Amino acid sequence: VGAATAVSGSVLDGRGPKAKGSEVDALKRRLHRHLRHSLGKGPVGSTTLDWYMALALSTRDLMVETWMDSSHRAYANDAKRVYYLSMEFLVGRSLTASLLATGSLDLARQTLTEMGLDFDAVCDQEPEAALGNGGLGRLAACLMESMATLGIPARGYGIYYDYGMFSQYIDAGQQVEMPERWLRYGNVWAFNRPEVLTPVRFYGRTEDGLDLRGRRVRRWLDGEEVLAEAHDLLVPGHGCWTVNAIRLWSAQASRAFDLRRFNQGDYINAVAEQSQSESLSHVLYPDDSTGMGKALRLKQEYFFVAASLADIVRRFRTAHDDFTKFPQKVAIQLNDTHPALAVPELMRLLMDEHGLAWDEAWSICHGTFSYTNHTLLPEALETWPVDLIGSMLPRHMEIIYAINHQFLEGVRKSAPKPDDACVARLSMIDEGGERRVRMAHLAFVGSHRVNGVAALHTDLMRGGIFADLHRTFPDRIVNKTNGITPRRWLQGANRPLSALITRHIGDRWVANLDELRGLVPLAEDAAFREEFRAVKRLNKEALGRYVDARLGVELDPDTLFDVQVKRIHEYKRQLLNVLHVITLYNRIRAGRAEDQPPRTVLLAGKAAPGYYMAKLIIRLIHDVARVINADPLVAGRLRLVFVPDYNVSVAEHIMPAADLSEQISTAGTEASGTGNMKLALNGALTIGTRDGANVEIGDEVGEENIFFFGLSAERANAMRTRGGHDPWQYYTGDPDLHMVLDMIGQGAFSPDEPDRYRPIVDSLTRHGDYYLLLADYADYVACQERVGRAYQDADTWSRMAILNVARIGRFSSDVTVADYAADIWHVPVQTEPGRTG
Ligand code: NBG
Repeated sequence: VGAATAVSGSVLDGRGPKAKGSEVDALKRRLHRHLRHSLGKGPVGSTTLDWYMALALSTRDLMVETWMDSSHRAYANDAKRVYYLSMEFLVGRSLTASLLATGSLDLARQTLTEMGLDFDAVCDQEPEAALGNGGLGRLAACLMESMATLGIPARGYGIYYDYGMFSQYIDAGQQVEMPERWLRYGNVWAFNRPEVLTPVRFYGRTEDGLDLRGRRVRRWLDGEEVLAEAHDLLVPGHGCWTVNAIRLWSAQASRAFDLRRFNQGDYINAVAEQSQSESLSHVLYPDDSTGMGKALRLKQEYFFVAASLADIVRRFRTAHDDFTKFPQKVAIQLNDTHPALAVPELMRLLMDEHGLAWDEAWSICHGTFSYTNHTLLPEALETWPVDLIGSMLPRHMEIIYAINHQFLEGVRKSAPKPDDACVARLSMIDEGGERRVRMAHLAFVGSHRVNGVAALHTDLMRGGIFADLHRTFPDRIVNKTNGITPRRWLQGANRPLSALITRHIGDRWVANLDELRGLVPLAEDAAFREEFRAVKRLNKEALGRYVDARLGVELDPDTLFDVQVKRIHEYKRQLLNVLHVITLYNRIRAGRAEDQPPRTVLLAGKAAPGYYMAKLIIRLIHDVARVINADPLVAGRLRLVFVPDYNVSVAEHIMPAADLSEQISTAGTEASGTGNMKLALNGALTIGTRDGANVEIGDEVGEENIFFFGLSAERANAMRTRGGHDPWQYYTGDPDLHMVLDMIGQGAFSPDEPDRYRPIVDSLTRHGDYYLLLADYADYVACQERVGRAYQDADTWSRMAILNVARIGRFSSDVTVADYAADIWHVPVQTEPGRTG
């Protein structure tokens, strides 16, 4: 209480200065106008949803002019544009972000409150734009926001899924997936462009022919056609100086094709076929880190690639008669290999449709494309059967063969002459078993730059899966460490902390996150530390209210909030976290944790619907929580809570309230991680392995302000490949671990079905413990003890947390984007109108 009263109310709730009466009146008028003219409603009988729509439309109005100006400016200057091709854009909600960008958040809150409306409830009406699985999709959204902030003329391209990521329900401790119709009430933030229809062809055959000028060309004929309809999602940059768009395509049946069937009297089948082609954009594949190998997925990939490239080429042609300047005016970033078909597609357009020769077309492709790799997990690397591509995209298969042929010819002529095994590894075609196209090879060879997403990840690319390609093109692989947008992840999600920071060092950090360095001296200021703790406590209370309202579970804000939120995957090792929770449980019961503070362990995340182990881990978390949370012997000392349906909005509630950030993947498996950055930015300390961007976070915040444990990537790899890991030895040699595994394996948490978790225990003890949980267990538990002791000293802890916030600035996605712009895209960046950096 003492701490809380030390800070004035208006700082704590993050509300800004009171808006002028005239502005409030003007906004009221706009809201009423939209209610009436856009929604056809009067104030009487209007719902909270109506007011959400009215506010969203009013806010959108503020962005449209800038959007038009931004694209007009790019046209007029014939500026180079950046196109970000991604199967996923995990945008989340847009209202608060747009209000922030246009500088009208406080005004809106005040106006709605004066109108007797609950501002937060109104914002809560917005459905999630969950057009992505996790890190890869969320990164795309952060990068788009930063591109707009830095004034880069950019456009995202992706798919307008009817069903984005599923909603996760928990039924008797188990995940149930439910479809989420996020477009049920339309989407205020997207402008539909029914007039922008781009035909996309599938199947059919190829033949030699002559073009209009009598030149020999390859033609792709027959097959079926699907139309791509554009939906433009607005992306305002900070301050709304630039507004860009993400153009998302939905599938429409091709009318020309249907008509023939209608005329033949085959009405029913024609309509059925129509819904079949439209099903192309129905649903996002909910698999994170696995290549699914479903034909529909390949179709989706080509669908959005073909529509996007047609659009890009069309836009380029409005200003240019030939293609010589294409790479000077167009940069295309391939977000993972999902859009890798863009390489043969651009070759096809240039050669077959525009008559360019191979060499010319190839050098254009090469100058235009760049590719980001997001994972080294072998099961996640995309390959497609040659037969499948050959039948669905016959012309592309020919082009891929030709690219591969040229490439391998060049390799064979180079010195030192590679042996056959090396050539086989370099080939775009995997000949072992069913012949498959290696999409990463295609993307790599077709790009002038290939980037990893953290320094360690980039090193592992060079030395591991891309080692042969790296030797062939030693300058091609570069590092671009991921980042997050401070607007959404601090300014928007954590109003109290934003307000506190701004009161002390001004608000320049919003556009230049390195300004947070100004907080470094304040770590030594006892009064500031107290304010900082008061803010954290307030956020923990707020999360407590949120969790209570959703789950009916009370959180005690006086406990250490220990948070692991991310997709559920074996390599991320949520199971290791659970092993620690049970260890702590046993120790508390045995009176062996007297120096440890009370803890609330929060987990959240979705499992891919077909991922048996991940789903079993979710169930285990629930079973363990049931036992622990009901045990009076640990009451008030330990609590385990699973927050269902983790998504961007849930993350915005959790990040500000965390004390401890769990980043505990097996070293060498997490390409970067971005939740690690969000949590540190919100003042959580990290317990983590030296994996992904954790390593660089440690470099920035200082070894003394982060809790590292466990095997290095190098040792982990050596242990696995040289058979140096003997799980049994850890199991028999460590009494704590022994007890925990026996409890899980013998049904202590599942008395109704004692064998329920046998598969989990077996995976660790009998089947090799692939992710090395047992090897890292003891060090992890010891590290957690250090964390607990550090937390007991509030001053030490807050000093460390403040230094984390102060030194995390380089993980702003503005920094990441500026680096892409300079090194890969070669476009200028600009922070304010007229000021070029
Ligand atoms: C994920 C990695 C994360 C990384 C994000 C963004 C995929 C395929 N990869 O570690 O697992 O932070 O990409 O780069 O989603």
